[in-house]
Amino acid sequence: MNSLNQIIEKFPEIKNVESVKPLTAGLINQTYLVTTQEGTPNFILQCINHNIFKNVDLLQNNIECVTSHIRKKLADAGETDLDRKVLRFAMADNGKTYYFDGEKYWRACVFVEGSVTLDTVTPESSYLVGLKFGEFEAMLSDMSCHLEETIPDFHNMEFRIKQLRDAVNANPVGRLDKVKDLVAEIEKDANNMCRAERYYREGLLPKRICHCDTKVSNMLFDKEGNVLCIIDLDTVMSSFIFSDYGDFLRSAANTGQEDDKNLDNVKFNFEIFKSFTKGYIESARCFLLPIEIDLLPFAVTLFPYMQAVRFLTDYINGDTYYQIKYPEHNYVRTLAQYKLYKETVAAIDDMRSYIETLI
Ligand code: GN1
Ligand code: MG
Repeated sequence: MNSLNQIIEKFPEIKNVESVKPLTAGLINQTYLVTTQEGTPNFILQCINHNIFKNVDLLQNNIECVTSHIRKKLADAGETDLDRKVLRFAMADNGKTYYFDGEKYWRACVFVEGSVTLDTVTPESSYLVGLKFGEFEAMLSDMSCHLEETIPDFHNMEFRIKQLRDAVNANPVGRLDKVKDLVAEIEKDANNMCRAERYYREGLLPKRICHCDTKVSNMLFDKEGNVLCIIDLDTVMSSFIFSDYGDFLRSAANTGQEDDKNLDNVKFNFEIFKSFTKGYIESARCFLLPIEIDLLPFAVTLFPYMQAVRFLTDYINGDTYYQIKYPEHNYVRTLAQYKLYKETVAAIDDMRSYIETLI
């Protein structure tokens, strides 16, 4: 018996296992598909990255609050296909939704049957995804249970700039020389990009419960292309509401790859921007404040900027956070995200004009 099978045995609900296969999705956790015999549900088994999620009990408690809140809302609305519309985690034999093997933390979630993930979006699917993320935020806007930050200051731009400055000052692996001009360029916009934190301190901008990792690959679709549910709830916490909006467009409206080596491929896809924005505003405008709507174009520029800062910080630190596929990977990622940032800044007036037509 291999150790993965021993882990699986800790989750009594997983029965008649036929195979366990690693999945490659995600840069953070290790994920496996556990296939069982016909008639018993399949599961997604995950080894939680304990380096990043320091408090797994808090993490799983947040997820429990969110999924049970959504489950109740869906059930009250008459939804019958609940296990395909909201994630459900299996109970381990310790009565918790995770198991600690003395070294690593594990959890298992019911596999949503008949679901597929998409890596790219079309204008049609991004409209649906916009609607769904807006609806997700709207459903959580009246949640009474308090969520702790699973990763403190996760989307706090002031904090991300500070991490970059700390890395620059420490220069632990001698990579600074290569990137110092880029650091100087990034620094020029730092004050402007930290606006939201100032508005928050001035009491102008609230924080609300957000997903904080919105990308099309974090959404399950059925084979006909309808949205089933939102996955990867590790970072659901309170943040600026436009986090979800901006971070989605960072990946979806990039005509290139997140780590594209050819920067000519990296452009801002305005059609995707339009259809996602249309869907998002339709379902989220019922609770969005005017300042939150005003800041949507800013959010589109903020997330590629923040991601460039995070990748660059990790590069300077010697690749301690993100999994990399080759030595310069974080540097290549930085350049691609910074290029996308520049493209979004150039589109800011057009974004504003389009949003005005929707309000
Ligand atoms: C990480 O969950 P995953 O691997 O898709 C990261 C996000 C980044 C993303 C960049 C917890 O997401 O914030 O935007 O990589 N998640 C965490 O690809 O740091
Ligand atoms: Mg994630």
